Amino acid sequence: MSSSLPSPPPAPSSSSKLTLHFLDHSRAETILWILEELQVEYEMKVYSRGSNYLAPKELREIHPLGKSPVIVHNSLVIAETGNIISYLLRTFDSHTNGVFSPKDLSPEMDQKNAYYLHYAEGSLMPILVNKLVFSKFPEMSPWYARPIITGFAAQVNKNWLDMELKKHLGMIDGDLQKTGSSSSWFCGGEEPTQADFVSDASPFPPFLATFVSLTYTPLSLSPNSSPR
Ligand SMILES: N[C@@H](CCC(=O)N[C@@H](CS)C(=O)NCC(=O)O)C(=O)O
Repeated sequence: MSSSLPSPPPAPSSSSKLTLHFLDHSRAETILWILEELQVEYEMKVYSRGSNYLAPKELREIHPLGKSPVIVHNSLVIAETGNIISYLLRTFDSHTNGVFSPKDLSPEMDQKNAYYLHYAEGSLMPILVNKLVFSKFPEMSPWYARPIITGFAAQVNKNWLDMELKKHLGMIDGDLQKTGSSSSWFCGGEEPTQADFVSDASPFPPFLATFVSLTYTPLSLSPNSSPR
């Protein structure tokens, strides 16, 4: 019987072509992070937002909604941040020995990992988008209505959105604390899982601050996988 170690899984094929359509200041930053972690070769096409903060119409040639992130892997068009994250993990995590998709999670951690993938866009993001929209109300309103609209937007923010957000951040902080001091990730391991990748899409600064304080070192940022 041979005592040699099993050979590592093959690296993602160089013939497989992956393109990340990257809009500035967008959730596409999260996809960049996971692509680097997975050491996948990719190309990046960068788009700039217009003065209205919307994506340029060229993105609609990739996907009917014209949003970012969207990736094209070979000829497959894959949209929605959570969907892209789970696709990339399913397709490429074996190359990094599955460290970002641990199979030995307790039922509680496994559920937390699944929950946050859906929660980020389904529950947290609507609050953040509402905050953004209401913050734009005053500057978008005609001058004669501005004082009333400004007051209304402030009330919605204070009495609804900020109270909701406080509840959400309490839950997130509680979940991160439950993993104890040995890990800064949602599922308590040494590497991030999909719950962490998708949560980095959150633009809310206090939440991001949690990540900034991490002492985490990416697995590898190999020159071969740098964006071209
Ligand atoms: N639910 C989608 C949201 C995609 C989305 O709204 N992306 C924003 C950037 S983070 C965008 O493309 N905005 C420009 C626009 O709507 O024109 C996802 O998770 O990917």
